[in-house]
Amino acid sequence: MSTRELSLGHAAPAHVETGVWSWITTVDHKRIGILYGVTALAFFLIGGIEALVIRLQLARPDGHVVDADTFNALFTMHGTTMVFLAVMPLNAAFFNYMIPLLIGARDVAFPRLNALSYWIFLFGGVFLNASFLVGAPPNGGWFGYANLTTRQFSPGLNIDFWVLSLQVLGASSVMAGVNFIVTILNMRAPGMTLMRMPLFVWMTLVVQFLIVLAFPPITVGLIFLMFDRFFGTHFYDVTAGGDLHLWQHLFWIFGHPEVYILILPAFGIVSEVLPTFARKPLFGAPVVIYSGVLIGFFGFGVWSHHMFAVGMGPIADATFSMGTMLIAIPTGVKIFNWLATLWGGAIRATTALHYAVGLIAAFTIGGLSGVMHASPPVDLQQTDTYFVVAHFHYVLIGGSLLGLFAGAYYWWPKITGRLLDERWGKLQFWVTFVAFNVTFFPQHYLGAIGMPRRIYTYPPGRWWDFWNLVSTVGAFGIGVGVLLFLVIAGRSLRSGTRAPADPWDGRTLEWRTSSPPPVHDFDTIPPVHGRDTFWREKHGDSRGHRPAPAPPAPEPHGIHLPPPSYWPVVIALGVIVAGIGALVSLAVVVMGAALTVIGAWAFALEHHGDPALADQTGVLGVDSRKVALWTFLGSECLFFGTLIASYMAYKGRSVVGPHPHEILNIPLTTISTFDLLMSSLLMVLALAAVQRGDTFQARLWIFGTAFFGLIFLGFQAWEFTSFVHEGLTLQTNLFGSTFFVLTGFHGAHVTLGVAWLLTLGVLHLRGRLPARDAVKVEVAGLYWHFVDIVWIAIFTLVYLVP
Ligand code: HAS
Ligand code: CU
Repeated sequence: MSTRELSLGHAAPAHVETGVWSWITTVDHKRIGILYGVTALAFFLIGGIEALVIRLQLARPDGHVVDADTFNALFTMHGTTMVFLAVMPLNAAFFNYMIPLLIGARDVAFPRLNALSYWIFLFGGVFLNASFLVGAPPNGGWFGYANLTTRQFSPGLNIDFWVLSLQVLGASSVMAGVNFIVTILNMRAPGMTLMRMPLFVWMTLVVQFLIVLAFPPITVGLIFLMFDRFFGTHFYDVTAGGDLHLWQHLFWIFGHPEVYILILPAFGIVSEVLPTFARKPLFGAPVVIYSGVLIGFFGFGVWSHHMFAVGMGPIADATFSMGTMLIAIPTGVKIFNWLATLWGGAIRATTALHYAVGLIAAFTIGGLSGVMHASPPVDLQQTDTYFVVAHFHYVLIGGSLLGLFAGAYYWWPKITGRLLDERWGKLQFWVTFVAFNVTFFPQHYLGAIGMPRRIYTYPPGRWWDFWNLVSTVGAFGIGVGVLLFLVIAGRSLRSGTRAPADPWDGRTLEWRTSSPPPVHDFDTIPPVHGRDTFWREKHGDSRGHRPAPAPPAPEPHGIHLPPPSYWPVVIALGVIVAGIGALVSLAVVVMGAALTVIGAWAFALEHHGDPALADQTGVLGVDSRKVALWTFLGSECLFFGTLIASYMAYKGRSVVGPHPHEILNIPLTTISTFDLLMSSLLMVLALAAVQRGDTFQARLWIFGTAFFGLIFLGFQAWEFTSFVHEGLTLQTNLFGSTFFVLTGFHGAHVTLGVAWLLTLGVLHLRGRLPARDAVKVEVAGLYWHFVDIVWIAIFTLVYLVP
């Protein structure tokens, strides 16, 4: 297959496929955005129904709607669903649809990878919910505290479903994260400097960095839990010397950045909506950008405010408390900038603006209660009560969800080409907003008078009855609000007024193309004159100067759009078959893994040799594949960093032998380390040879590198077997668990590197790796060097440090 080429001047290609197959194989960011949106909405409804059952059960004292076990499953699935299957993918829907349009690009950097992210997300979500069908829904809470979630205390498949699907969903998020970082950094239209990027693009960029860096720690935590459950390791086993804080740290190092992953897109949307409907530029836009970046930075340093009750000691408590309070500053900066944007503006009170202003009000309440439990003594009163439940619903519904609604009303005409009814929309806003406050405001009070969270029922006579009933009534009101939105949306799709390209007199590039946009987004890549570039083009800058109309940028090769592909679906299917296999039998795991590998191979080679893809240099002046690899390596650093840190933390805690000094063979490992270092040298030679087109040497060094990699793996296999003979396995003690998992995952990376090199070698043998494709070797080389450097760290810290 070669890339489809559109001739210039055609607003749309002659024929756009619309059948089901075209959606399954689509790689168009707009369609993938819609798929994310529709899927997330479906999960949102499921999560909402779970919430309503929870509220029904709690409406009266001594409730009998569900039993305690079901209640545990309901709040677990509600939380997990809302975070991972509703809010995150609803955000992703907007990233996908809007980011390329906002930066003046024709798609994301890697469209097929984008499709893969979606399908893995979909199957992961279905897999998680399939647990209901087999009667084993997860029931350990959305933060799944180990050791309560280990096999000993949670037998059955419930937690298995949770552990597996969270890893799958994490993989999807990280892939999308890398894709969007590269897209935003490298695919911007000429003239779209970083500081000219719309706020939604900026907040998306920060979120993707948070995703790429925060998911590895929880992935490691989940891997440990999976090994404990499936292979009898001791990561969360107190009797073997394990530390129960480990899971909490790994979870919350992810968990706190995650709350900003959930909120920052909403902040981005509000920062687009307010200026549009106040007809004023965003007040202090650079400050809003910097404060978003600061929130991202601080977000990584405050996780232990979720752990004040575990007894970390006064110094840790004080440090995390101050860090947490500091976060209120950049967040407050945003609130005041938004207010200043509205101040003196020519305000049009559209539904989208209602939602944006609603967010400012509701989120501020949620933020302030957050600052209250930033103080450890205060938190000890509030933790595990409904006060915390009130806090996080004010930030998540009052923040994320209201922001998403603002975005939905704002961008709906662009996406569907039809307007939403504004009068019904405002009614929908007021129903939702009032009902939300009725539901959650009383929960502050319930928490303050001592109602704990996660209790399935309560006795009468504690002053809890009335406000619980109020809260339940409010929850059904939110349900009505959501249904109303579905009705309004359905009516618009069927018979809504047609939307013009620019219905709101918009400020950013998406309004410069038709509603909905053509497949290729823009006929010519739009000129960028500054921040709010489209506004300047229409109305001139602050002094009324209008930029001279730029001549349309020449399109040297016509417009290339990647063709559809079914390999993303195949790979995602393979992943999920492997997941099912983990619950059923090893044979199924192998089948799933085989499907994934075949799919990945076909995927990698699908467009091989397409000249349009040989050069993917973007505005950074660097090939997108290189930017992607660097970003991915950032994520890998956190992954290995967490593994190594856990090894170090558990060092010397094993209650039985053998211990490291009795068993580690330093001379042998020095040789294998030397071998791996030499392989890096060969890799350098391989790249140079491919670049200068030296066929013989290129093959020699590519296969040579792979061979040295295999030798390293041979050493590792030998080492592992000799340890087993000396009585050290995964299950022996903490040292065995941490050692084998750390070095084993490194070995898996080497294996992947060898497979990658062999693929390149075979391509070269077939004469399909010319010098102009040298970047492929370069990217593989970067990965190879990285894996070697990680080994040096492991060798030093595990083998050499006594
Ligand atoms: Fe939070 C628990 C602290 C923001 C979500 N949070 C949660 C949980 C979730 C969540 C889901 O320190 C529960 C997890 C679980 O299942 O256990 N949170 C904060 C702080 C902020 C914050 C300080 N949270 C969020 C956002 C979320 C979110 C955003 C999702 C979208 N949160 C906590 C703490 C806990 C917690 C503890 C643990 C509680 C426990 O015991 O379990 C900040 O980012 C909020 C900043 C925003 C503002 C409002 C605007 C600022 C203005 C400036 C002036 C204000 C000042 C403060 C100077 C502060 C207007 C003055 C202070 C006064 C009190 C008046
Ligand atoms: Cu937090």
